[in-house]
Amino acid sequence: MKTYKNLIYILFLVAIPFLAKAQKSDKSIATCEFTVQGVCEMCKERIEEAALIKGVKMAEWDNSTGVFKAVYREDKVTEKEIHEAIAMAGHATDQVPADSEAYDRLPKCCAYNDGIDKH
Ligand SMILES: [Cu+2]
Repeated sequence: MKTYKNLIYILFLVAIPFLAKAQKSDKSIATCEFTVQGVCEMCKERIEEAALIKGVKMAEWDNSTGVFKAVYREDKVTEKEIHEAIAMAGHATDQVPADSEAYDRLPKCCAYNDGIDKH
């Protein structure tokens, strides 16, 4: 019986760092929301794929509203870096203008600056 109690005690001691670590990583999870320009489902795929850089856990863009949402690890990536990754794929965000070469490479149907309606 005594051995059993000791075992519980040891397991508890071993678990403490793990619990502390789990709590710490929970705290570093952040969400952000901003607008990204684009028009269609192809844009959606491109934007979400571009946003999934290291530290980004979830990225979602709504092509009817232009609202982009992400869940990311604050200790691994910043919101600004997510903006930049999307802009580098040719899509302007409300803080970072699109990389013009990447914009020029977009398919015609995705050229949101050239009067293309959302579709
Ligand atoms: Cu598109």
